[in-house]
Amino acid sequence: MTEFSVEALRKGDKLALSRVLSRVEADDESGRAALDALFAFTGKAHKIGVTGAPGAGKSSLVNALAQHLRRAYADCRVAIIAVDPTSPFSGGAILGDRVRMPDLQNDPFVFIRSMATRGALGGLANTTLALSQVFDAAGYDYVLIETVGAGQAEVDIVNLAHTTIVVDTPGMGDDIQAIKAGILEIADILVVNKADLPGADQTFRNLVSMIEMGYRGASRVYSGHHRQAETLEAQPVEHEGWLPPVLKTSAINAQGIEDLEQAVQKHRAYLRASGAWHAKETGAIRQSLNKLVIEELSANWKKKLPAGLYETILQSVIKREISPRAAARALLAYNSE
Ligand SMILES: Nc1nc2c(ncn2[C@@H]2O[C@H](COP(=O)(O)OP(=O)(O)OP(=O)(O)O)[C@@H](O)[C@H]2O)c(=O)[nH]1
Ligand SMILES: [Mg+2]
Repeated sequence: MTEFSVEALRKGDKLALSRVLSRVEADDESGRAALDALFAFTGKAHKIGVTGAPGAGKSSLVNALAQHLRRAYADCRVAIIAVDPTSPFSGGAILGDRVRMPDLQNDPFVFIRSMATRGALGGLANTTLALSQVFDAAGYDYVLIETVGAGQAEVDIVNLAHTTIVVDTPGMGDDIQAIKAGILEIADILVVNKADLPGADQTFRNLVSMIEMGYRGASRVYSGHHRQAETLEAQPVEHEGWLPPVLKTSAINAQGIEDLEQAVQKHRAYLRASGAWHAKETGAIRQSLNKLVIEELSANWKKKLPAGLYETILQSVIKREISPRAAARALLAYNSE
């Protein structure tokens, strides 16, 4: 088969897991073969996104949540993916994560993976998805994904999670910024971390009222919306029936973590009961299937295209001799031969 052993991976061999993760991140032949072979074993892990502003305490919270899960459920396996956005804010975040997670590093049922690059898979979200699939197949029950909530790439990552935890902190204007970034809309659970600092109650109250307002607005928008089964577009998952709870935590003091874990489990139960879990899964698979079909088509087409033709036609469009649509038709004509 491939140069790695599915059995070793599924038995919890960390070295085997580590090797597969590297191959998959590099998106080389063996990485692709591994993903193909492992796919049948995926679909069980609970993917939990943790996002928020730089320094909000995401790593600390992920650390505390992972420790809590390990204590609460003796047999559970927890994977952590720390996505470094390579932003100037969080330089050194990866080293920081290592330093702050010593207990987890020695736990045989915990695996921490930092992603320092955008990867070969065409974007952080694709790489994150592929790595979570490996963890899922390797029997990890929870995949915690830490990402800075700063841009589209991060929103894409969050979309692949079943449960999204948005981390806010006390301080004037933070909540306003959260709205601006559209980050409240993606939250399944809101956390005011650093609740040991002054102003936590104020931030908490602001978030509660904003969530309530937003939720009523969202219900109005979503009501009467029907899905079309045959569309190729990814389907939005409706939030109807779930009011995101707002919780206070102090990650460095391990306070509020049990309530957070309970909220995560509640959200999972809600996803299962409402069919949203299945809908998310279907949407994700539909999206990746579409992407692969388009990639394959485009690669085949490029192979058949005579050298230089693309540039020639492009120049004709630039000179307004033909329209972009006519140009596309002319280029695609080479696909049928
Ligand atoms: N007072 C207080 N400080 C905290 C708490 N949680 C985290 N911190 C501190 O906040 C700083 C940032 O924590 P991190 O966990 O690295 O935050 P982060 O969101 O992962 O940061 P980046 O990954 O760099 O965006 C550290 O100095 C933590 O010790 C908390 O609950 N209370
Ligand atoms: Mg961090």
